[in-house]
Amino acid sequence: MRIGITCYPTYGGSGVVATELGIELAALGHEVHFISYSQPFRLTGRKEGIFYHEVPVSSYPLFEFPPYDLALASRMAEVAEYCELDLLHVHYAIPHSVSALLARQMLEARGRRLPFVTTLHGTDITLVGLDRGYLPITRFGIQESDGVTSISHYLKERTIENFGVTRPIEVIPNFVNCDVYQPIADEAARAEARLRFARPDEKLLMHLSNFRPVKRVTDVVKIFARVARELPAQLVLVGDGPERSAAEWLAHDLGLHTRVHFIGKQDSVNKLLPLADLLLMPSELESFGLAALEAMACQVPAVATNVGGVPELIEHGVNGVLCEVGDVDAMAACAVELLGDAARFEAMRQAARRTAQRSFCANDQVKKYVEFYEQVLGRN
Ligand code: GMT
Repeated sequence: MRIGITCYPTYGGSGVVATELGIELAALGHEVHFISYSQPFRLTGRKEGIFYHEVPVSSYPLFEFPPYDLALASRMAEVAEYCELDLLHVHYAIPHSVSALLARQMLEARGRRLPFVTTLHGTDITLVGLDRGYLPITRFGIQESDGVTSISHYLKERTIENFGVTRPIEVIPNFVNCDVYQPIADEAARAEARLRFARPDEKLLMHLSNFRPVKRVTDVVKIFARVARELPAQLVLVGDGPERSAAEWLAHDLGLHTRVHFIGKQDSVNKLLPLADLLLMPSELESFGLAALEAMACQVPAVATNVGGVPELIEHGVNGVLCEVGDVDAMAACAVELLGDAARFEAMRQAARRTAQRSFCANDQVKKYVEFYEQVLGRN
């Protein structure tokens, strides 16, 4: 198949999922064309069967807001025609589904069929799409899609509830490549790499996000402060975004700046995650929680919040920890208890990886996408 993929190419889970999906599809022999305003950040290096088409957005004095969605629609139609795409797959409903709808109509007028699949990821449904200014067009884009998928059951239910969408929504959970995200087998090599952040006797806690308010990054620092009172530990925060400065200030204010490391955006998080003992994900809301899944594949359990689609991934006390939003005391207490119980911790580490392998393995989920494309194309 020849598949066009559109996503937000910057730091964010939906862009990560779209990129990883494209890489997996290309590995299966499909031709994948990314269409976006910049190259997705995880799409590094030239890969067989993967092409990138930039969307140029011209600005004119008349345009206070350059119409990216129109430029995108135009480019989608153009790429689809020149590269003979079978279908488009857009990630995040706004504005991508509406641009795809326009591209489909443009090609229809030229006698060409271009169905499109929309994958719903999170705030497109739970936040931005609910804004009165965007709600009617978001609902229209979803309803008019040739196929709709959602990354969790929670998000599917929210979409039906919030938008009254009547077309079927297929749940295809997020996935991880367990060969790329895996524990470091060589314990000596792991110990050596870990020295970059922590002494051998110290526990290493990690956080990975786009530092948006919904991630509650200051809670990460607060949890760590409580843990660090009980045992020797270091905290590494991977990523960047609007809340970084508040979190940095808090770490300084609490006198923790020598033990809290903000290392910014990183290309190969699969090399960092296995160095951690625990991942902290105290988000206000997660429709899935991809960072937790990536950590779990590396045998790193997450201390997370019991929100949105997270319970579809984490079973409290089995493969991770779930607490209420904002309850930093409980999250810290659970982390300390777990880190102090070697047998329980080891069982949880194993269970975390097992969950990633059994229920969220890239091979299985990507197969579901391919079957879904076939269905949309009317081939089965
Ligand atoms: O909603 C966001 O904050 C951004 C969005 C994204 O595009 O990065 O994240 C959502 O999609 C991820 C990938 O499917 C999920 O793992 C995240 O849980 C989800 N975020 C939220 O629901 C807040």
